[in-house]
Amino acid sequence: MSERTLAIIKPDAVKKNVVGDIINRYEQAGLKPVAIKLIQMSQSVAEGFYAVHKARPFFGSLCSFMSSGPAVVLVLQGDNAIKKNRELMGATDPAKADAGTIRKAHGANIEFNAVHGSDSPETAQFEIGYFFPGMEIFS
Ligand code: IDP
Ligand code: MG
Repeated sequence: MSERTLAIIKPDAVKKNVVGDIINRYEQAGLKPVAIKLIQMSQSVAEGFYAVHKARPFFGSLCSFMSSGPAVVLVLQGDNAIKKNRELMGATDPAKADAGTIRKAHGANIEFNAVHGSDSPETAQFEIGYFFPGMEIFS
């Protein structure tokens, strides 16, 4: 079933000049970008995006990282897009990520791990709406 997921190419990956490599991986896997933009989040925008993690010890550091430079936010569309993107990304900790995954290739550690992907249909709906009004999404 075709669905949509929210992906972010995080500031660490933008700095490393691997935006093109990561988007190529999405496209090769059948995940089509239907919305895309380069943005720099403020601390409060990052805090709103990651509100579900606000009690975690890494929350402040995570939000500083996510607002430290420009990031690419995308809506990806395709069959089983949410699960497929999580598979492409690999485990949260790049050291534990499978060979061939984005985080294995480009993540530095459990925090600076190159990419974000929605983890369920409910979070995808919230996350897509957080960054994109409907008129900026194409299909
Ligand atoms: P996910 O990105 O694989 O879904 P989450 O548990 O939702 O992982 O965590 C969100 C983000 O918070 C991670 O991608 C990573 O950047 C950061 N993070 C997760 N766990 C830790 C940690 O233990 N220390 C520091 N940062 C973390
Ligand atoms: Mg998550």
